[in-house]
Amino acid sequence: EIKNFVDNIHNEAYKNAYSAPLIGAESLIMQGGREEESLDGLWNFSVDLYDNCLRAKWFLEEETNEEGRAVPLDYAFDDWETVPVPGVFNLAKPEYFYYEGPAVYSRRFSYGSRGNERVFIRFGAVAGEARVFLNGCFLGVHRGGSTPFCVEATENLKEGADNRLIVVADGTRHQADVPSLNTDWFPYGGIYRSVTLVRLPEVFIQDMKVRLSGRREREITVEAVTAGSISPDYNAFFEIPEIGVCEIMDFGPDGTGRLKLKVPELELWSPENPRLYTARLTLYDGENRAFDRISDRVGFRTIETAGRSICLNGRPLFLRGVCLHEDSRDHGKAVTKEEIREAFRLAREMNCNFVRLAHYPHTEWAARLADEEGLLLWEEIPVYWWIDFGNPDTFRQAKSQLSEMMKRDANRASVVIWSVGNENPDTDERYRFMADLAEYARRSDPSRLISAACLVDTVNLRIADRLEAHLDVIGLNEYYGWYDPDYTKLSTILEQSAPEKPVIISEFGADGSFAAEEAEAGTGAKEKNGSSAGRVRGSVREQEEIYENQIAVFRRIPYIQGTTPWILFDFRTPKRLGKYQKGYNIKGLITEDRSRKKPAFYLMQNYYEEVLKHEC
Ligand code: GCB
Repeated sequence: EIKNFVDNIHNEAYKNAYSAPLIGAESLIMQGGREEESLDGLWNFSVDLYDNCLRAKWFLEEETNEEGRAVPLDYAFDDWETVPVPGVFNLAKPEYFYYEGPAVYSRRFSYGSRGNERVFIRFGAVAGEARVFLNGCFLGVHRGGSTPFCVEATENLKEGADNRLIVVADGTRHQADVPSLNTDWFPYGGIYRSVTLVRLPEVFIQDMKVRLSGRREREITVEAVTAGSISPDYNAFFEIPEIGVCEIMDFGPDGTGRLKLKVPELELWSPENPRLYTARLTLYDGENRAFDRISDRVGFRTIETAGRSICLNGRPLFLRGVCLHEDSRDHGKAVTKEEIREAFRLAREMNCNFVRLAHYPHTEWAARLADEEGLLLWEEIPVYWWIDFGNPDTFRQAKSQLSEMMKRDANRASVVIWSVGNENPDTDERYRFMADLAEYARRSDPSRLISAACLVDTVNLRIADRLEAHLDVIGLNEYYGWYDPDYTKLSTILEQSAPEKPVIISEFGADGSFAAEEAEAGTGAKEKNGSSAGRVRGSVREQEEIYENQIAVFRRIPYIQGTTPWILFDFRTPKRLGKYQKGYNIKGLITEDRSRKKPAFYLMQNYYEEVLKHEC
């Protein structure tokens, strides 16, 4: 007993009590236009360096323990300072900026039962690991800081104003996690997407997926899942009210339903015509009373490859893209809808039809807005650089993030590519790990393409990643001109390769600093000798020159079917501490405050205009 006690207090053993249930994709309840009560706003907050909320069970709010001894009150939830949810705590106070460990969020809220109902709390995302406690009870733990999850609160709610919700958000990095210890972005922490309370009937629709399964005949497939036991006298109707579609949908005893129907009047979704329809599913009881309804705005399109082409609705198109991180100077990862709209507006100004959301699932609003605006998207999970590929737990984490992302965005026409990772060295363990992920994604979703951002073989100068066999589109990251100054290698690689699939240059670029440019002008280096001797590395001119050379190569390679330069905006990262970087990756085409476009922005704009003209 003494050993257990000592272990619990002093070692990591106390965490065993909070490692199950592990909340995964099966917890997710589609939002679907149901009324939700917001739990956003100011929450009480404290960093908790030694994890005492878990070790000393603060969440019980007890004054005496089981043995009747007084419990010291080392916490004061309601007196703590407040921080906004959604929000990253790193930007709340300068002293939190680099904090990564456990932090405790707490708030009270009112609840009044409306009779027979099940109640869930939905978290849009909590960085790292999130442990949720309601009124002293542990509800579960979620890992994977970029995807949503739901916990059931029905049994633990109290009538009235005195419900206490506590979230221990722990952003500590671990080698076995996805991502692992080392990334090139800022490890923001906290509850940085919205939290809501969702009330549902005893039997409810948990999920509804709608997709175009046959383009010519305009056939759509609807798949739905209900929770709770569905009685044989229940009815379900699927509707697209705008065009008068209304069909009965049958559900099996396992709660799943599937419907295929032809809708000849359906207009296809495309960047030129981002047409969305309301798709609605309603459950009726034996007395024909509607008791649950879910609806979504969905677009219908197909995306396929044909040889080395990518075809949207049967027509080849070039993906005129750009990469984007989820980061803003003022809100970090908790980007606002306005900031996403602004990013999309600037991408369109550059003549983009495509955005690569790197390197983890961004807020669901990104895909919703892209649906409305007609932008195509690449979505990705943070299987980034080296991760612990031989570790089954690491694989489970990657797969659960992939399935949560796929489930969340299943109805988003804008999402055309699922990416299973970025720049991972081609070892046997990595090959098995990522091939399994790619095949899982393909089996689960026939309506999208699978890709990954791969590396080139820098020794034999070829595109030669074994993972290609499992991808529909080969993503290729290369930084010729920047990390390797020898451009001739890029031409050699692309000319020596004969991929049978479309290739997207998923990253290229270079630092681009205006300050470095001014320093360069000061030296007079260019005027003096007309060469790059004396050039200040990382200036916006050098960036522009690198883009010029890159584009010149792309023009000559017919199998390149898209490009996504790295990156739209400069972004925070703790690993870039150069003279002109100052904590930012400055490869953006626009500065981090979004106020200044760099010359390379205009080069890309012209290149894409040229591509567009050529397509016409
Ligand atoms: C890469 C990574 C990206 C980095 C970028 C860079 O290849 O995929 O996450 O930020 O290079 O700037 O080096």
